[in-house]
Amino acid sequence: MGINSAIKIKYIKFISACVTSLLISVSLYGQNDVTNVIIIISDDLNDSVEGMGGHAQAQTPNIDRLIDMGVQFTNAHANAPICGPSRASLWTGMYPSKTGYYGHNQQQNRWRNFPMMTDAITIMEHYSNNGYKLYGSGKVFHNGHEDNSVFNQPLDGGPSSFGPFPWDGSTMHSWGKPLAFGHSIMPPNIRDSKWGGFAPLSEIPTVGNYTGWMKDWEEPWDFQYESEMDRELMPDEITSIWVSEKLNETHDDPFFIVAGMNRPHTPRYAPKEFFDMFPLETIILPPYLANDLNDTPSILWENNNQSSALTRFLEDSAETDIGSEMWWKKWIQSYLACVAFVDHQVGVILDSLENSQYAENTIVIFTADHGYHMGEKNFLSKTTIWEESTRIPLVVYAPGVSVAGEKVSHPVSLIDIYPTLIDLSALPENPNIGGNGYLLDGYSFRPFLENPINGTWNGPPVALNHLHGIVNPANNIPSPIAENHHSVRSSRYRYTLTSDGEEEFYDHLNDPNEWNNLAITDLDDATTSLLEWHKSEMFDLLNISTLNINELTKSNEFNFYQRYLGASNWTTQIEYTLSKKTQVKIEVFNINGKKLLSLVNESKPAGKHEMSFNLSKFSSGLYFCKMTTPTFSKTKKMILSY
Ligand SMILES: [Ca+2]
Ligand SMILES: [Ca+2]
Repeated sequence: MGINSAIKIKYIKFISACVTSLLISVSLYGQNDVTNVIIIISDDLNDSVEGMGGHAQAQTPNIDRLIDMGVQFTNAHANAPICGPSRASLWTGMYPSKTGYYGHNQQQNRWRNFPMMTDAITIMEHYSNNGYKLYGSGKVFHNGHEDNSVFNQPLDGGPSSFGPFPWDGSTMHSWGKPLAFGHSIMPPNIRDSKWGGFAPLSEIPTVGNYTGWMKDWEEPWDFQYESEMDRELMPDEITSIWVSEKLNETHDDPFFIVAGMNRPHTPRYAPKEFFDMFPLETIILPPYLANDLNDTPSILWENNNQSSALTRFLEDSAETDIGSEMWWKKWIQSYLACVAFVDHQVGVILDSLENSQYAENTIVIFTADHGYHMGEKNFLSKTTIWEESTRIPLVVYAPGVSVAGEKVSHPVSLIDIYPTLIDLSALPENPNIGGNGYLLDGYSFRPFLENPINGTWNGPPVALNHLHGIVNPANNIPSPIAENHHSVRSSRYRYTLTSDGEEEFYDHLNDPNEWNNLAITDLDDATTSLLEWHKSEMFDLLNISTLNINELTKSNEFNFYQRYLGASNWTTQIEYTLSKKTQVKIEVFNINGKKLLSLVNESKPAGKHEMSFNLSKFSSGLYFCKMTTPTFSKTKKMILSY
């Protein structure tokens, strides 16, 4: 008899002995017994999951099944909106702001090359060190940057591949794999992009004289497709079937399985049946506000070549037979199809689990590495610090611990998964003890599993998100906190501070699409205090007392003078010089950070400017004057003494 059968019998006996005190028995079972773990992680999956309020037409009945079994977190976030840094942070349990691995060109760096992560004990290794058998399949780390040595079993499940791809039948990379092409049915400019394609597998591509799909994970390279019923399996299908086989085996040791789904990451090719679930004529476009970016810090988008992806896509597809709006609908359809495809794989795994001997003692987590824009703010991508990029599905089924079918609205993030699993599996708390000594940054959200509505935890009241800034760090060199953008999401608000000192503040109760940036408006005292509270929570999590934005900009673009004209003259004068025409904002704050005056907020021509303003209504004391442009921010002290 395997260890798990023994646990099951023990559990049944225990329950029958304590029928009248079910709550106590449930909690004891969770604390005392060995549990297996399955983590299913999807790639680039936003909140388009049933019940999350993302795309209204999402169909995810199997994820919904898991929600019925466990607890759904409706305010869960990724810590970095791009694969490599997000997954490195998740598996090592350390924030990007601690390791310095944020993204940008760092996405190309091997995460193990960052000093803090070289010998960090990953969650897989921690389980392995404590007697668990590890299994992994599909995309677990960032493709090509895996550290598969963390598995004590070869990754013999599904490949970590985004294929199948279109191919010309012959061209190979120097490293021995076929070269992927774009799909021939796409609009002209997208046709050449191997990542830009989306279509059902039944749309067999033609490149040059070659017609057929290519799989880039094993020879022969041709991906056989005769019909929906007669074709090879895609990587995610191989993974879900492989996990099912693992669940059908008898294990002598507890197991830890990661099932990494490659979809809905691009290119979005999937079996036709999933496209057919979403007829084009029924597709609803996402909420969209033209010029939504106008009130946002320009540093968040002006250097991001994805920031006009929607407008470029619509232009590129305008001349096609069906027109641009229908192409946008096809884009949405492909995303929903790939989400449904991933959901189907979740169903395959859940079916096997329910029919296995491990149904009662296996923790199941479903999540994603970050979200994705579907056209909002003109992005058709990830790598932003807004809700569409940071928000992720997170469902946790912990037998004997989680309350079935409940929702948690308290903010949590991927950083909390490692400490939560340590808590649920009763593993030693600090995996890096005896090693590099670094503490994990997250907190166990077990209290929310046990009490979704009124649970309280030791973690923060906000979830911390990062976005890489515009400075390209050298290879494998940690990027400093001040050169990146940071954001916190509370139950109701999102506060963001950019590397050049610009701010955003969104009220999700009244503005769920983050259309109206309150930080650039005149705030009442209560809202100002709220903004400042979010900022201080952010600084706590960044582990800094103050972020010296003013030291960041070594620009000679400005000369900023200020004169006090004496006790008899209550006029203050500011002079500044602009090297080019730009937007300028000048504001006055008191020592508590409350904004008292907004002096200028308009585009100014190049050249020298001076302005005077009267502070007679303010009492003597210390004030601050802040000047901001899209690329510059500086704050000066002003002492008023009358
Ligand atoms: Ca991803
Ligand atoms: Ca806006």
